[in-house]
Amino acid sequence: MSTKNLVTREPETMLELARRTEPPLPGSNRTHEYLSALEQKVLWLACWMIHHANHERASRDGLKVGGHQASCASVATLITALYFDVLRPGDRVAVKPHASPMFHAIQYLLGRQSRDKLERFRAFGGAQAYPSRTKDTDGVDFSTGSVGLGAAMTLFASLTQDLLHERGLLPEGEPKGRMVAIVGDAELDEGNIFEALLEGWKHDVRNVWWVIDYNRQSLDRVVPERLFSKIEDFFGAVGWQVVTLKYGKLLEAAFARDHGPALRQWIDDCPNDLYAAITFKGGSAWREHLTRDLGHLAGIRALLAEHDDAALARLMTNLGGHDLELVLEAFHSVTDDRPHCFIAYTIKGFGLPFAGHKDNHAGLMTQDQMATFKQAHRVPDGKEWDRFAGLDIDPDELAAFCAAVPFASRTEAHATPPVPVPASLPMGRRAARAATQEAFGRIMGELARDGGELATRIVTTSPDVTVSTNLGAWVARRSVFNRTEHADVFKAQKVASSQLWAESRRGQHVELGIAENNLFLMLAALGLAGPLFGERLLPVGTLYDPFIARGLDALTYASYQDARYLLVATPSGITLAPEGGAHQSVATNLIGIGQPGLLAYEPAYADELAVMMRFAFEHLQADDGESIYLRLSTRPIPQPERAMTDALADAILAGGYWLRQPAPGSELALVGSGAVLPEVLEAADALADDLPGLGVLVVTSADRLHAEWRAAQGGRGDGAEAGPTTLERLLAPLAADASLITVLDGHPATLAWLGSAGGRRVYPLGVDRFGQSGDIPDLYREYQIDAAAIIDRAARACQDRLQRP
Ligand SMILES: Cc1ncc(C[n+]2csc(CCOP(=O)(O)OP(=O)(O)O)c2C)c(N)n1
Ligand SMILES: [Mg+2]
Repeated sequence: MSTKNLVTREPETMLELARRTEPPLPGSNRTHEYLSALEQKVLWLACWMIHHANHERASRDGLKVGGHQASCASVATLITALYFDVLRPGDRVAVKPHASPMFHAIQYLLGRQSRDKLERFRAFGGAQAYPSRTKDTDGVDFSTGSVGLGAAMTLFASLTQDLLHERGLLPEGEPKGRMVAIVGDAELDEGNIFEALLEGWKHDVRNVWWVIDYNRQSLDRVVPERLFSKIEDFFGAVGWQVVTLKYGKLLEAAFARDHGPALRQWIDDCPNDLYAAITFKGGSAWREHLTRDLGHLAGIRALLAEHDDAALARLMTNLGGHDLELVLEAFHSVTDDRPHCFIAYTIKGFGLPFAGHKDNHAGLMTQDQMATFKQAHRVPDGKEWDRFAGLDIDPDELAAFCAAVPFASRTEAHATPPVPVPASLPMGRRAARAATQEAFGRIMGELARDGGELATRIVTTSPDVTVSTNLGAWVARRSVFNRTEHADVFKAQKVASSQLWAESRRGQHVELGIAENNLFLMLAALGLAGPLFGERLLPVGTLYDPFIARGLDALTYASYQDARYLLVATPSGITLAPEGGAHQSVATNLIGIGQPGLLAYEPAYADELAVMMRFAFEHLQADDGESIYLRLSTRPIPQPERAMTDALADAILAGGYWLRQPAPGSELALVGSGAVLPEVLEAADALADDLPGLGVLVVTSADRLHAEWRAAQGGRGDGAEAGPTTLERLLAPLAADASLITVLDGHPATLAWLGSAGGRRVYPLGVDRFGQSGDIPDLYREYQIDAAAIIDRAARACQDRLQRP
């Protein structure tokens, strides 16, 4: 249901609600006054920004623009306290997605955001709907949007900071930054939160603050009260300090009066939905309920008599998360680096006409409501974007205050210069037969042994598949990261093991439990070490290819914020034969093509992999680079005897090369990718008599070929000069109407589009059903990627050609 304009209420009541600034409490200094004023202004600007986007800007497409005024309002006090007082320059923040306008308003007040961007909130080129590292220009530390990920990301960023610190890469003597998340309470329904908390506990995570905007509302509803006590317990169980800000100082003062404890009990017992509904209804509803339930108590009768409806509403909604002084006290009383969870009770839509209404998530103030709101905030017409209009404090004073807040002196971190990458990577012993996964392990082992500066910047990580993805040799030399040193107990006990597993403060491998979300968040944090902490790391993550899907949203999240990492996914496909369908990936190649910011390669041979890995370490660091995804296999296959030339390396990186050059004008060609090359070559041999000069094209990156082809089309559409693409050049020797048989152990659509590049017919072979246990011959036959299937398609292609007009 669209909740746009769903609620109206009496303007007078609204005015009372909107006028929230309490007179400065005795003993409070000017800071409190400034912060109160700024809190109001931030809320005004955020609500106006959303209103402007929806009501003042002309719509060309009839779409509702949206924005979340209620979600902004509940976090006003917390976010003001943080940015204008508590945060230090080295702190990094993930702001809950729906408070994006609050973040942008704050940056505007701090002089880090332009008015133009605010006026174009949610419009092309304007401030983004949800804070975005890459699209916003006002210093977003962590993108948010997919709930749960931003919070968890801060935890992995803190681990990254620890890792840099232990390795002496951060300036001595400077305090570590706090990784702060401003979190919506419903975000804690996401399982990835708890996966992250467990991982954080294992790693003794420090310097993380999660500030939970506990408005007890999600998108659809008011959430039940019992849930959060469990969540609170969980934080405690994993070593977090939980600070609950339930009641503000007004309410605490009321509780201290005669029969005050009965009032506290009444609110404590009040179901969340009832509290929210009465909040929405306002002062008279509070009076009615309290009179009915507690009117027999003289102290309560006196309290009701002393408060008019507006004052009563203010009192009864005086929750901890809206009490600036309390919030500041709570933040400033943290003196250690333990992870802290602040559970701040708030009201969704606080100070807005739909405060507490269960449908307020997407609620927008109407024109009339905005007019009243504007009046309450004393913003003159035409001064809506003014930084300090309508406040009781001299604008110059406020500007000076803003300029002096600690956070304002922050400068963005810039990564140190690129880490040099050698011209080739050491491959170790060459074998006549090799699997790409095994080759990966060998290259990493060689890097660990003598990888120079490059190796010192590599950090590997894996969700409990370090050994089975062949990172063992790397870990044996570079050890597992742990702030507490730990020898390999099996070694100390002289128990034979091929895996050496020492844990060290300078370790270069982060061992994670089996949670792929955590892997991708760890990669995201390591991959942002440069922009976040000013020191570059080159993260390498390994996992089984099918389980990319398990962490796919976190992978997307990592790429969305342009974190750079090398993802090595292995084993892949039905080639994993006996392991069966649960472990056999089918659609990951399509993820490789479809995922922005991630360049996918699938090597067939070990020497291709070495070229790709070398390139990856360079490309991760390039300004216009991307992350790299390598899809590997455990199948040992005969290796071509060849020297790696520059031309071959270039072709491998560009997306493909002819393993067997086609005769000019060939009417058919075989195209293969990855572990199926032996079948392709077997079929080519079998067809050689009938089709002399039959070419075999190895596609090393369908993703790269596709991207280049698409880009070239765009370029040509713009009238720009563009030469033939790699794919067009590769296919040029073939007849214009040649047929292509494409084969891979993955989804056939990966290569099925190849014909479009030059109007050639494609016969795509690949896997589009779930796999099962078997051996490679059985499975390749069953799924039609064996030599016989290739030969069959070749014969069909030849027949089809004969029948063409
Ligand atoms: C992974 C994911 N699923 C669903 C959504 C859609 N969604 C946006 S906000 C929201 C509820 C948020 O509630 P809460 O975190 O409590 O935020 P607040 O109450 O402060 O708005 C949902 C389900 C989303 N953004 N991300
Ligand atoms: Mg909520």
